[in-house]
Amino acid sequence: MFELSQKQKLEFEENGFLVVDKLIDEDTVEQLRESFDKLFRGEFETGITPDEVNWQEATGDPTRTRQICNGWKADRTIATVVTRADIGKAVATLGGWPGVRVMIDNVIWKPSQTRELAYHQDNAYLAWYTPSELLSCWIALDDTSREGGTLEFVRGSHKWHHSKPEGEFHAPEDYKKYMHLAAEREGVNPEIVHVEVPKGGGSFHHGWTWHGSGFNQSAHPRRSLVMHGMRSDAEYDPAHLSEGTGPIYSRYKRLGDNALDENFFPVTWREDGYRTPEIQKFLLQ
Ligand SMILES: O=C(O)CCC(=O)C(=O)O
Repeated sequence: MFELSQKQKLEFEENGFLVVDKLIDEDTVEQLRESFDKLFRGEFETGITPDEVNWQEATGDPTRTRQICNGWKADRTIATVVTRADIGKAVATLGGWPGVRVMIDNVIWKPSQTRELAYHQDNAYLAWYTPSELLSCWIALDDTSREGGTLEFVRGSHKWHHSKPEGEFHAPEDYKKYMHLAAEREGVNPEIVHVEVPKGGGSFHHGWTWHGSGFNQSAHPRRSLVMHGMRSDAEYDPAHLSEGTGPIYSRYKRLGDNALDENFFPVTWREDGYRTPEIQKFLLQ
């Protein structure tokens, strides 16, 4: 069980991120690594294809970082971690939210000698729901290092102006370009912090914090699982469904209302004790 301290909450508010040494145990790391192998081979345990499959063994560009979004729908080991109530509670607490839903997960695998992921602000892609806020828990499945292309944050950048989505996310020419332009507009010299943690550790970040990751120059893979949480009381915003990642996730919009259906955006923790009951049924099938 992960629990936040008061000091960690203050650190998060100040920096826009929080680095932690331990989120999951060694057995879970091993199980998740096996699930990563299966997902990128196209083996989907539940029969459901994840929402975004950007890399597969037979067809994926070997120079690129591999990514799948919403692996939890395909794989129950991934789902068990992504829907953990203690992680949901930590995300809600850091956001000052009444509760948390899973907005999306990221299954990320950056093998040795593979390419960067561009710096961005997550919230810039989320106008399709309101309040369009995200707060994320990034979990490392390998010991991480600067030379191994670990996640990087710009300290305090959650307080910068909000930028629009720009450029390529996968393998861009200059992965820091848009962050540097934003820093210039802000009139600050960005202070970059690399998340260097043992496997099983990780970080939390605010939806407006600038972050990205560099080339993996090490001899080792860098795998991570990310739970991106939205507020439990968020709803679709019908005026902006086609913006950012809306074209993918507005597919789950119901005909008659703007509610986010819990079957696709499950509530993993809420302050009144509620948790989407179908989660347990799904995990035990
Ligand atoms: O793991 C990475 O390199 C990038 C992750 C990311 O963009 C995120 O967690 O929001």
